[in-house]
Amino acid sequence: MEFKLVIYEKSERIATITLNRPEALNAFSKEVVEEVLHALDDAKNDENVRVVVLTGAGQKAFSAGADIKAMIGMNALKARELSLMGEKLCLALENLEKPVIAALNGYALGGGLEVAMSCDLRIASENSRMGQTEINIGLIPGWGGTQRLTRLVGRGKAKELVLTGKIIDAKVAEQLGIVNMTVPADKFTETVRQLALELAAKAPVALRVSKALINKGADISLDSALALEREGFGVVASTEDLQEGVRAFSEKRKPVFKGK
Ligand code: DAK
Repeated sequence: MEFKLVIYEKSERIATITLNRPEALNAFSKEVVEEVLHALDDAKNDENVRVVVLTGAGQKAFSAGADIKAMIGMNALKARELSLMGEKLCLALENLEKPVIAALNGYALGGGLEVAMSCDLRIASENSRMGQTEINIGLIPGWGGTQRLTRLVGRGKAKELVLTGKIIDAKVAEQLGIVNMTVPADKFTETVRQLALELAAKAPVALRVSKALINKGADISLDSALALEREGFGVVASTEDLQEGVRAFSEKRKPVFKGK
């Protein structure tokens, strides 16, 4: 596939997907979603890729959400298609067997925030701003926002954000737990890179199993989740990477993990 609305780059074991529609604040059209899904599929299958970064082009936005202009005259079938498309994208990010960092370089609104919340970690530039703003155009979050936001911040704050549609600053988002860290704009790119490199150096199987356990465990009973963790522990304990980690520790050197 030729990428037109997304820039897809790979280096240092990091795959970077940049939403590239800055003139529309990187709003998600059907075509943008298709290209991101295609890039994610490549990142999934490339064993040299250890971590994925999702970000937006330009200085102003990560993404201002679903393409509002494409909603004019939307009928039930089109709405269903839009819903499926967003769900597919969010689940692809959430279920990717590699860590995904959302690098929020500006507005993350509506579907933009929902997509960011489907990633594993969120780093925000201090000039970025977030909100579930759908209510302002007579809509509700439809790509999992009512659920993923509630899981991140609790019911009270989720209701405040979804019902008012207000836009908050990155610092407030950090205090609420929506973003993991806020970074000055001039240090943003390098901080994202350093975090991605840090994750890329970890043991891939341990990363994959940790991510899956945290995702799945949140929605089931503690007993069942602990049983899953036990099984996951067994899988990770049987990897060559564990032996490498243990050896490296004794030899006082950095481990070199192979994902085996
Ligand atoms: N879609 C399309 N174009 C957008 C856009 C969007 N979401 N957001 C901004 N743009 C376009 C603007 O129209 C403008 O284009 P031109 O008019 O110049 O051609 C350009 O980007 C620059 O935007 P502004 O001129 O408005 O820039 P400002 O700095 O003045 O304002 C802003 C920035 C972010 C405050 C403002 O653009 C804004 O409020 N944008 C809308 C943000 C928003 O409400 N996003 C939520 C979208 S609703 C569904 C499931 C999910 C969804 C829908 C359905 N189903 C299950 C059916 C998801 C919905 C959403 O995400």
